[in-house]
Amino acid sequence: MFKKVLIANRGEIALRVIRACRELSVETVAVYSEADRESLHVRFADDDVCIGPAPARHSYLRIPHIIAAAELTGADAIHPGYGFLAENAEFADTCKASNIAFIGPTGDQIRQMGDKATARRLAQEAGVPTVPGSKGTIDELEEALEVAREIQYPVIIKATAGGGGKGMRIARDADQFAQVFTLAQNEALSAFGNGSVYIERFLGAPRHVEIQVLGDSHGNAVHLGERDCSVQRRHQKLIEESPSPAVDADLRTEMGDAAVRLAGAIGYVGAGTVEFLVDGDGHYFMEMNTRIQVEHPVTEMVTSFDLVKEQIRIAAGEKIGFRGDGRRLRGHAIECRINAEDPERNFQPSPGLITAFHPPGGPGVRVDTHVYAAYTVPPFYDSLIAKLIVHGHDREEALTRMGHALDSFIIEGPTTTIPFLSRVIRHPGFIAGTIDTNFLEREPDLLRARS
Ligand code: MV4
Repeated sequence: MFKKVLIANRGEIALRVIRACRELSVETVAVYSEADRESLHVRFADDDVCIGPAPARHSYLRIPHIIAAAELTGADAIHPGYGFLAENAEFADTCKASNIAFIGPTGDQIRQMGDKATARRLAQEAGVPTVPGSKGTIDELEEALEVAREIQYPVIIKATAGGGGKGMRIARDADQFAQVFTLAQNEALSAFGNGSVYIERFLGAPRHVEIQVLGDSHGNAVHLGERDCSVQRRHQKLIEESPSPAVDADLRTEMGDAAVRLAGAIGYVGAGTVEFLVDGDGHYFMEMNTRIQVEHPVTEMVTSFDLVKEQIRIAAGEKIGFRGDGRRLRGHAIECRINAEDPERNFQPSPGLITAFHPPGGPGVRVDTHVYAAYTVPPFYDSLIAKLIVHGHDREEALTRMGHALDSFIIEGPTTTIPFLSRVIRHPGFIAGTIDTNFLEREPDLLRARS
């Protein structure tokens, strides 16, 4: 096991990683920007290093400073959390070259899944279903028109260097296609420095269902069931749950086995997530994320595994000591992401001083947060200030618990998304578990108070 882990991140996930290290008796190092000097991750870590001045937006991306901080403090591993450098292949390679373990997959595995057309091809080769589409990337308009005609409109043109909703364009018919295709290529080139695109049939009303996988350095791979993340706004997830109301035991086995085949095919090491679109009876590979995700706690609640501890053990060379076949999910878990944002003002960030803070508690209630009364939410970062996760015997109990937990969660100062989330979880469509990824666009009234 490692002696000392540096956490190359901030906010709630930095605290989450510190907690896992404590349980493993591993020392911790925090790095921080000047804007985060008063943050709890700095206070809770055994050691800390300032890696950047205010305004600090990019401090957590400074690879040389982070490597230097690890060397200075004697850290033998780095946990990247999510966001920032978590899916940066160069950073993973640099850690390795510096004799520091990167707690995550290899640089090559990050690269393979980061190139979305390559990921799609690897999924197909592993027998994972994909949406009908082009074989690889397509450069020529003539060829692209031919593929679009074959797979039938509407089609979606995706940048191979994109992902997470970035670099996508929909073409409704052949008349639009040439213009949209060229636009997609140009946008991809300017946004990612790589103009390559691929084409898929566009599914209009899918659910987003993702499988949690773990792979170790001894060739083992397992899955831990699914998370349903269909409640999204502009590719930001707002609510996640496990199990998915749209997945039965047979579909879970199919999707889980498919995800494990993909992980196995690339010798995947660490925690990963294989994202699917579920449409009617079909499920189709979308992307693989090579990091721990924001919504990992819902999987922890229904499996009782500590995913961050598993990540650290795997990076230290330990074997996965269990069969995670997803058949033993216990009860139901739901997570709400609480942001310092104003839903009535287009989710505009609302940073600033927190004047009162009282989190909910009781059986089956978990709050992952880095904020506290008298803390000032800086304006430089993501506006996630807390994750509220509840667990119940069944979905109904979890929903009831979530409702009361949201309504008793006191955060004063910044405007938060709590009242909005409270309306969403009480919406008949959400309660019925029948919504798709277009849900919030269809329900603009949810954005306003007293709807
Ligand atoms: C799609 C799609 C429909 N058809 N691909 C969005 C994020 C990126 N990972 C891929 N995305 C989509 N890919 C095909 N062939 C619809 C989306 C999509 C979406 C997917 C999941 C959750 C929310 C979404 C919102 C808009 C579009």
